[in-house]
Amino acid sequence: MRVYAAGMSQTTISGALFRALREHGVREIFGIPGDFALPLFRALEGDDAALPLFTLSHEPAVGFAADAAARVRGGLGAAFVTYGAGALNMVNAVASAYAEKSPVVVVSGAPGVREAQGGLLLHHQAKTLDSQARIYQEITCAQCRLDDPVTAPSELARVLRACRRLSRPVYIEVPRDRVETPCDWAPVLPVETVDSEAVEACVAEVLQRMRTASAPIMMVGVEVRRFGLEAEVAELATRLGIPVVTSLLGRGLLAEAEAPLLGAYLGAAGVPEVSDRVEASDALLLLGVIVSDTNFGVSSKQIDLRRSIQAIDGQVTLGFHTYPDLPLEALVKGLLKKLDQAPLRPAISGTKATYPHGLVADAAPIEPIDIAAAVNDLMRARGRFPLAADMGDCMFTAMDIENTILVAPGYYATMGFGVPAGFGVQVATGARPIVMVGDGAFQMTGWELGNCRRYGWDPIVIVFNNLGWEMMRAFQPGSDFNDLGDWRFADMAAGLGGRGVRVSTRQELKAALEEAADTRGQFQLIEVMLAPGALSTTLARFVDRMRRHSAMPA
Ligand code: S1T
Ligand code: MG
Repeated sequence: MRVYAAGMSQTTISGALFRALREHGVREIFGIPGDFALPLFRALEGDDAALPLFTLSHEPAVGFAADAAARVRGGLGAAFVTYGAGALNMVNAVASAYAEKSPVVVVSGAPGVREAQGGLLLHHQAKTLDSQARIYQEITCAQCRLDDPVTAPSELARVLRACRRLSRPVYIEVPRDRVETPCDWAPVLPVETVDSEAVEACVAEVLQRMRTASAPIMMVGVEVRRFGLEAEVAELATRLGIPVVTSLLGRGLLAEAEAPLLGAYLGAAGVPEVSDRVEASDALLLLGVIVSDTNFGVSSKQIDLRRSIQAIDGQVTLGFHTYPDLPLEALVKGLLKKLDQAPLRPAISGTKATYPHGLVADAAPIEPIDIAAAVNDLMRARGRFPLAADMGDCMFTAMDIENTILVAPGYYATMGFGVPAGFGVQVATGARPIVMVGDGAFQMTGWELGNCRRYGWDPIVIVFNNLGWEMMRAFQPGSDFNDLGDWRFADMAAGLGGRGVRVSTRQELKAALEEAADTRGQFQLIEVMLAPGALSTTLARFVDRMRRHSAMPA
């Protein structure tokens, strides 16, 4: 127990911060300390009801792990770093979270208020002492500096509410000499109420469109999970009696729900039956979908967005007009209420997507689709695993895996996400994840696996080793600069505290995966040597399409 001498104050700035994080749904912290953040980390360790702290090796991984934890939990993630070298090292991960609407609270230590006034240049300072805060303004939706105990509680409340409401990262800077400054607890502010008449009007209009359309279809995207609406959306599809697809970034949504799910929409890169249904629809209901080139698989032109209904970013747009201040949740709940007594159409059934199964365990070389089949077989036999995928052909291969919880940088497309995201998934869900990662991406953050031993994490990590940046080679054939050579990743596993095995045939793959699943308590690294030039079906279609549509070399 701490005793606070200063008259009225109930806690300290750091105490208010930690409790506010908990009250806003943060359940753990990923971080790396530094001298500007030491007082903050010490206070965290000494806090009575401390959030667990997981330290990693390099700040990009801290950002990715916090992002993944936020994604799978549907709550806030937290990343604690030091000023300058720490926070600036995490910019790419936070930019990715911003783009993909993952609510990560970035907490950075900072020079003390007194030393900042000293006139000397301080270490870790880039241009000015504000440079870092200004850089973070660009990739977060709200910011504050907790330098004043009088305003700190309200500033915390404002910033954390924005994080929840907008589902984007926020930035909190804590000067190191203010960590123990007495202050009051921060309130939890209510999220604003919506205009019920606007909701009613919007619901009526959406239903009218759905009623008169001949081929309505629903596409669900990231916001559905970010705002915890999966069950509601599945029920809505049933009551509307329309089929559902996910976006690429929304892949993994509705994994646990009963919904007429056709698969993921990837435009020209996707399964033609799914693409045709979406592109031919005369009433496409986009719920929480970020409309982008990757989401829409190089063929956004194919869809006439004027005929769609888009609910995202707190507003609903139908054709040429928009209902502002109408969050997704209000629309979904409004629609459900209206359809409570009388569903619009009978529920659809029997439209489930099909995925490769029954890997032939022979001596043939391994192609990406074999990995999908092997994982599907494993999940049929032993139940689902949550997946974390990196950028690269592993992510496209994930599209051939049974619908299960998936975190992947499907829109911003940064490499390095997979391994640390697996940690976030394991911490947040308690379930053992399968991580799928290319050799190039593994070179970026694979080393983080060395942290598993301390925390008892035991992901199954499948490295897609094609000895290069294969996606780049597919786009730019004949390029030597995409060769990476043979790193023999499996040999490194033991030193990092895990178990590694290298496989080159389908029978070895099957055996390795089963053994990995049987062995708990240590990370299991399966280095899959891919047949030269082999691509997943999705990436092959994607490359083909890109070639035909752009100036890409053939
Ligand atoms: N740097 C970072 C941080 N993210 C990126 N997405 C890129 C560079 C560009 C890039 C890709 S895909 C790719 C690069 C370099 C190659 C990935 O190599 P690997 O992990 O081995 O996977 P695979 O061999 O399956 O391609 C994206 C498209 O922009
Ligand atoms: Mg590769």
